[in-house]
Amino acid sequence: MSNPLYDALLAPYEGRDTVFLHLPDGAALTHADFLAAVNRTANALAHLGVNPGDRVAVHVQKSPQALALYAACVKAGVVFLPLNTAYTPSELDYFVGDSQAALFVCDPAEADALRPIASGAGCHLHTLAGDGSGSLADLADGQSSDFEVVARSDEDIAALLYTSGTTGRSKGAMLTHKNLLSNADALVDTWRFTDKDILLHALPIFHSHGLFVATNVTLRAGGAMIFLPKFDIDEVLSALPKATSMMGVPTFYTRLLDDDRFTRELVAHMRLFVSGSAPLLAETHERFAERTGHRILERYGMTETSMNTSNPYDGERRAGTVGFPLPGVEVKVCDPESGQEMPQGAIGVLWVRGPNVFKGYWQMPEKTREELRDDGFFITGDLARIDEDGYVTIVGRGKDLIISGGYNIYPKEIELFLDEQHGVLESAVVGVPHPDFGETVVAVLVPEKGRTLDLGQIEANVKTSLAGFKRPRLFDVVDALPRNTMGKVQKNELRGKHANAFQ
Ligand code: MCA
Ligand code: AMP
Repeated sequence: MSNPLYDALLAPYEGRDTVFLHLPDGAALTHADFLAAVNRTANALAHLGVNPGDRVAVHVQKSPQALALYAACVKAGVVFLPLNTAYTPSELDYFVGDSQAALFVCDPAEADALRPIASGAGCHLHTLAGDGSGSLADLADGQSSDFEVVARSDEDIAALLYTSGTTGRSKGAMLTHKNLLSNADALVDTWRFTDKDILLHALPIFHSHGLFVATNVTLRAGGAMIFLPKFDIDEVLSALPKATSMMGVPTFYTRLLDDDRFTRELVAHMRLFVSGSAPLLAETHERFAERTGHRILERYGMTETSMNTSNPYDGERRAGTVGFPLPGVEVKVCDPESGQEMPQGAIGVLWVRGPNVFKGYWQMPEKTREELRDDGFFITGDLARIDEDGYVTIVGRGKDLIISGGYNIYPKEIELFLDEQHGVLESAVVGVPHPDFGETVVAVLVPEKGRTLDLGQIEANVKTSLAGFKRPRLFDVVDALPRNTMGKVQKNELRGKHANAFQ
């Protein structure tokens, strides 16, 4: 009976007392203990009638038990659907309904608020808190710690990760066993992870970066993780001496550089720092090298593809670039209009093909056809250039997207929300440079003729409906949006106007 992800990432540890997770209280969780928790959780899923192929939507704090729930889904052949802890009930309603989840797991503190969503979608609701307690944990506690692995094929879906769409509607990217395993293999190989590695893990586990890149790579290599609930500068500084490697978004690295306690001596023993999810400024790369002697290894990926390119482990880690295609991954730069491959050195849209490329968007065949071609190439929407040495540089985005602290924000979603607010005629949302988050959100509002906007009320409405990281940090009320002769809003002009608002 085969289950590609289970066989590669978890089965090798059956009965092994090696440490998998170092926890903030000093405790350590062994692989064997983790696998016992995985089995009990898988039995709890079966007990609830969650069948192979069903979706389990998960909106919980980071914890070893939450990670065991992911692994239990893999073992039980169930599709894992992690959700950003910042999402509000109205955002969650869409994901649970659209995915037709069989089970929705949330924090006990939000169970009352979220019960109507589960009832509306006709699914079970169970709870799991950051300390590992909750009704799912209670159910799992009474279960056997043996569970027969459910057979899966390479093409079966292991996870459904929603990414916001440029039209405002989120799309569920279907990631198969082959997608995730091939990427873990490519990264272990490229970044030289081994069973000696102790990865400092301060990322959230509801996104590809913290879940698949960090966790799957560690499991594939046989290493351990220092598993912190979030990026807290004090916790990270005190954990670094015990780590061999760290993965983070650029905000992690700028925050470290802003702290005098982050010294060359503190990280002299470290093997590797990896950055991704958002552009790492060349200046940050250089400052980091000067302070520590380490060159951050920058890589590039997407939810739909996991990782595509990486700077080399041994060769030159070139600041401002995202390196070369990973083993088995092909990239090309194409003309945005014609789709023709462009000459070497030209800027165009980056296309990607390989075993890492997802199966398509959940129940959106047309969207899938628009972005995933019959020949297997996925159109990333990122603008890139490949230099004569083969290094890929992401020079911009063909898609209207803001990346704040590694979280993607689609202006369209916020504009649709703002347009509905009392007295708003129309709106435009843009990203502007921010020293901590890289970019942040600015909303430009046009009131209906003769009306004065109640910005306090609008801000309050944003707070109850949209996740906090999407909140505009600045509102600008204008008489009219700048438009070109075709009537298209000139977002560049708005970005220029507010470029220094946070600098
Ligand atoms: C939190 N806040 C933010 C962000 N995070 N605002 C803008 N952008 C953010 N990223 C807001 C909260 O809403 C809150 O606002 C206030 O900041 C404090 O919240 P807190 O949680 O304490 O913030 P923090 O701990 O400082 O978090 C910042 C962070 C975190 C550490 C940078 O956002 C983070 O861990 N980001 C990593 C994201 C990530 O893993 N991305 C991978 C995506 P208020 O005060 O108003 O309440 S996967 C991907 O992109 C692809 C596949 C790839 O290539 O990896
Ligand atoms: P997500 O939808 O969260 O998977 O975000 C994927 C997007 O993040 C990509 O399409 C890029 O725009 C951006 N991204 C990820 N890594 C990098 C990087 N190293 N440099 C620039 N952009 C990046």
